Amino acid sequence: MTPRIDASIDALVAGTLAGDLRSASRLIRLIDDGAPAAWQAQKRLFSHIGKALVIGITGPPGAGKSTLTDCLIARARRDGKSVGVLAVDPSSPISGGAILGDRIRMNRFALDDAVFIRSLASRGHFGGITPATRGAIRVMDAMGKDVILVETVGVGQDEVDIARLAHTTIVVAVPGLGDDVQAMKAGILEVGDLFVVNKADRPDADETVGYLQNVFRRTPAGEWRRPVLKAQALHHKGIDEIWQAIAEHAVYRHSAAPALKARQRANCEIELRSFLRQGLQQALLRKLDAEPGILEAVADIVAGKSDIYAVTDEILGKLRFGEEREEEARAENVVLRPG
Ligand SMILES: Nc1nc2c(ncn2[C@@H]2O[C@H](COP(=O)(O)OP(=O)(O)OP(=O)(O)O)[C@@H](O)[C@H]2O)c(=O)[nH]1
Ligand SMILES: [Mg+2]
Repeated sequence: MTPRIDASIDALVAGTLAGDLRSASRLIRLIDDGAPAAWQAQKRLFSHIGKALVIGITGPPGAGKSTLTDCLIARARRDGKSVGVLAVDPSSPISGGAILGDRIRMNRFALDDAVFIRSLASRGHFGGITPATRGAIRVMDAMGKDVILVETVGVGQDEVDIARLAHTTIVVAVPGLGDDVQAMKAGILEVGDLFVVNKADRPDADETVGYLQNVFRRTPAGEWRRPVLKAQALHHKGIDEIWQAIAEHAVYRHSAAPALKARQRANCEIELRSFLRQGLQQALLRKLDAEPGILEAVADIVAGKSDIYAVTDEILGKLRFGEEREEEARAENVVLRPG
């Protein structure tokens, strides 16, 4: 690494630790781009994190996640807490329409230095919402934000990922026992630590609350019984109750140490493996890109002098990869051999 890049990483790290918005924004963008400098910066930040409370907010499109997030920012500010907000959009790029709408909605905090709002496209360089999102959460943590709110639409794998990142995951539902709540049964019910039936100004809210409460009725003693709360985020109603439930969940988390440790270990293993896979992939691809014999090999194959399978094995062999492939083939042979 050149001294110049090194110095600018130092500046990014120092700026982020000092809570500087521009440094933090730049770093989050570098992380999202998968820049090598971002890795170095994160490495230096790692010993400074772990103080923030991370709250995930997920649920179907249009359920009121952003409106609720806005209310929770205000609630946290009332307690004098600084807040980081990450809006993770699973589909659109960074300047996507939905996120812009969210930004405008949260505009009332634009002049509040203690509130830092960023959006991330979830499909970054490495796919999946986790690596860049976790990186951005850590940046906000390193900035000294007390509370970090992460909003993501609950579709597919995303809500599972967000539950892995957050200390407390809020699932936002809306009244009506239609397909939404039925579909929620599949994955989202397990990931939620607390459920909010938003838009309770609409009919059927109590019915939906009852339905969800029934799902959690048989929670064994000593385990966390997921609260189901009504809210009207648009009218700032029910927010104190949600804030209170978040505090109660924090108490539970601290008491449920063994279960928590197991969850931590599982999450850590997933992240470590994904980092290692990523690093290995990059290292091997760099090796392959630097492989000099490829054009020659192509000429030989086209001229009929060698076959593409042999050449592939030969090049992979040079990259110290061939043996495993042969092993694999041998194993397959055993299976395929007749009789
Ligand atoms: N009636 C009613 N409408 C609400 C309430 N909370 C939010 N809304 C409205 O619901 C619509 C969607 O709200 P958002 O906060 O953007 O929902 P979201 O879940 O963030 O939406 P996506 O990010 O697009 O998935 C907006 O028009 C809100 O004004 C509520 O308590 N009652
Ligand atoms: Mg939203």
